[in-house]
Amino acid sequence: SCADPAQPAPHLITLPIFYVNADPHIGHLHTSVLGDLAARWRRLEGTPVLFAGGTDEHGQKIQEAAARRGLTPEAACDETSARFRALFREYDISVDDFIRTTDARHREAVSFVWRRLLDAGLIYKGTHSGWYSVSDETFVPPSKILLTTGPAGEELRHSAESGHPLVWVEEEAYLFRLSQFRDQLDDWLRPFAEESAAAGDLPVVPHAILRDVLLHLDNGLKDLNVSRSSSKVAWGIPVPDDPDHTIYVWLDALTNYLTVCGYGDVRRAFPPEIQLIGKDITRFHLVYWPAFLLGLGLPLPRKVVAHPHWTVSGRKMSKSLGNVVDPMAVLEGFSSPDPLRYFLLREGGIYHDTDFELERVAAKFNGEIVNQLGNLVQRAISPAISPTGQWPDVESMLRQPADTAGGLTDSERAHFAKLEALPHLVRQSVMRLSTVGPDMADIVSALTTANALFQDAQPWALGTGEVDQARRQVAVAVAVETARVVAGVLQAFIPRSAAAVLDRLNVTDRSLGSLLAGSASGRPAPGTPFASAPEPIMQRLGTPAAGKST
Ligand code: ME8
Repeated sequence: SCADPAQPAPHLITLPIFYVNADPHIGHLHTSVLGDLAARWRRLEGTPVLFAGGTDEHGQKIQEAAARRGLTPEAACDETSARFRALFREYDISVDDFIRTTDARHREAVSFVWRRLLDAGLIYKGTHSGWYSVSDETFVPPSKILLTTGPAGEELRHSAESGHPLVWVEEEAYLFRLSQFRDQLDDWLRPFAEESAAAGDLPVVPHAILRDVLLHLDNGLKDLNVSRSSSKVAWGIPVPDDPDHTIYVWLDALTNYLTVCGYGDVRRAFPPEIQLIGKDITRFHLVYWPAFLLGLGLPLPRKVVAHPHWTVSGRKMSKSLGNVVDPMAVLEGFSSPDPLRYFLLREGGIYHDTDFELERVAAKFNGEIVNQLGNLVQRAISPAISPTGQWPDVESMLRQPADTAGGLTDSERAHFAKLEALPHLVRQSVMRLSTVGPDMADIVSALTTANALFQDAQPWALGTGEVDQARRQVAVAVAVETARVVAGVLQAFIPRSAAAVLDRLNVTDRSLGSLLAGSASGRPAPGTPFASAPEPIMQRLGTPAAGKST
């Protein structure tokens, strides 16, 4: 199935694989939508991609969650993994490969990785003890432990980073020689530490996360525990030839990025072009994962993008606080994935956590997309404004001298020039990925200007004389050309709404290559009819009550 030498290697874009101990929430969707944006953009440009995501199903946390529900781990995993698959389907998350760590191919990949590391002398047996966070599936060093006193005077220990409770673990275990890799990791990241390093080259974004990792490296690295005793953690992949031990769930989980490439011969798509993660799992992806890769003699990821979290009323979303926002309930209210996709991309934080407010989802989508894009097209192609119902001759309008009666105004000319640049601006932003939300202001600004120009031109008030007719055509041209370019780039953000606009404008060439090549390429020929349909292009959204239907 792997390498066809005639085909260019696909660009690998990965999502974190999600734990199946709880249902999906908008945080999971946020990462997924960012990855989907990157994947869709590249596909629309004609670049082959392998976009992978899925579920992380082994380990103590999943084992205990299943037991609490009175289910076997297999049954619990099947059920919850299916919910993540449904999330991807309903929200148009276009993964090419949905990987489950319980897949046979993945178990093989992990065993293969283990043997390779063992053969290289990078795994050894010892004993390990320490305070373990089951929720985070990690040992917590003494410096990161929060010590408090419980109601009965007992000592309580929590992870200072995540707040999760800790349990004492002392067992025979295998260790990975992580300490050996400190300098190599430092050599990889240090050159980018300067604020002045070109943003496009950074292997880790944002910069603040990169500096955190370097600080962590400054403190030195201890060898990493990579197995748990099977008597405590049976739900996992056994250590090859030593079934008393279960492979540590993070070594198991991180290997998923190799499984999706066909682990034996990863030349197909490796290394990843973009790996998306939340800020909570940076150490695993920027220290452990690259160290494993170095140990395996494989190249390091080109870019890891870490994003901050969504909070609710200032607090982290969590099952125990009961403040989790369910994207499936939100979908029922809006009957389209696009409003939430749009909101998460537009408002998601870059440097700081952002509070999620459901009312703002509809307000944002109505204000920026339904009113400014949907309605503009609706008005411009209506029989009252566009009696012929056809694409105007934008090209010849642009060629007319500036002072021609009925021709383009200076502001209209300036707007067309901006439209020409827009796909390039959006492209840069999507490649960077870390500042997408604020950068989307360029898209909104094009819409705002087009609406203002349409309003100024007052095409509905123009008469039937030659000059007035020409002016009316110009007003239509500004509106439909703006909508074509904006919907063209928005295909990667809100695919359904963008397609609805392009359908109505009868745009058949939807590749971003054409949009990037210049304004004229991809534009329907003058005289191409607009499509008519009884229903409006987009409906104004009501605000769903607490994620329930309106
Ligand atoms: O950590 N806001 O899985 P997980 C934004 N299985 N994003 C959030 C979020 C929030 N409030 N909460 C979670 C795991 N996320 C491991 C990963 S990868 C080899 C293994 C997102 O189910 C964010 O991307 O706890 C975060 O990194 C991920 O969900 C954690 O999902």
